[in-house]
Amino acid sequence: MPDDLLSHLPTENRVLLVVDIQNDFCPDGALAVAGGDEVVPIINRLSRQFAHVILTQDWHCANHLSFASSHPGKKPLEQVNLPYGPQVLWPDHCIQGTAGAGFHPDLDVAHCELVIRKGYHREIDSYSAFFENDRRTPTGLAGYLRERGLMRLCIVGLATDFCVAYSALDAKRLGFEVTVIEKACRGIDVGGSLAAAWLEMNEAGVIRV
Ligand code: VGL
Ligand code: ZN
Repeated sequence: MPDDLLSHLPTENRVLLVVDIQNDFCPDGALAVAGGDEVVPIINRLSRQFAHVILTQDWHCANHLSFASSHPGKKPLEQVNLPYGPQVLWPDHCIQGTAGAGFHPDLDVAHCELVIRKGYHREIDSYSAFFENDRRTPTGLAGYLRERGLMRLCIVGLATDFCVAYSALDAKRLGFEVTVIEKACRGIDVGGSLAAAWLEMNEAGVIRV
């Protein structure tokens, strides 16, 4: 990552938010994102340019409502309506305490200062690092960042069109400056979701590098 891509951001109050670099989202994982493991060395290199690194970790209970297995007759990637709105159904993934929920073994996380776990309430999914999928129930991350004066976020990780995009859009809505570093992200892309996510992020003023 050449430094000039990030030169509009002062270094001190800049945070690298690393989204869901977990075994289940990497090849052979339960919800593998194509090329998911390719971003690990890129993120390791990038993270050395940041004084502040925060990780998110998808962290579901075993019978989570976002799992197709919790809806008799439904298959992964079908959609259902839950009280908070439409929800894509997924294979069982990132179950608390399992190897699949662990971070990729090569992710260099030693200087990470905070891990935000999300999706641990059975009844509601949580793509964003800031809010659960009702877009109202906070994870506490915004308060943490504001209290520490960390208002500039660079977001990387998996998956571009779900957890990365939701996090970026919520962060913009909350008044943070947001940059998504495309080559350090990979998408799932169901039904055009990747292009739609980039369109929405562009319209919201998320910086794409
Ligand atoms: C994610 C689907 C379900 C993600 C998490 O990290 O983008 N996607 N759970
Ligand atoms: Zn999940």
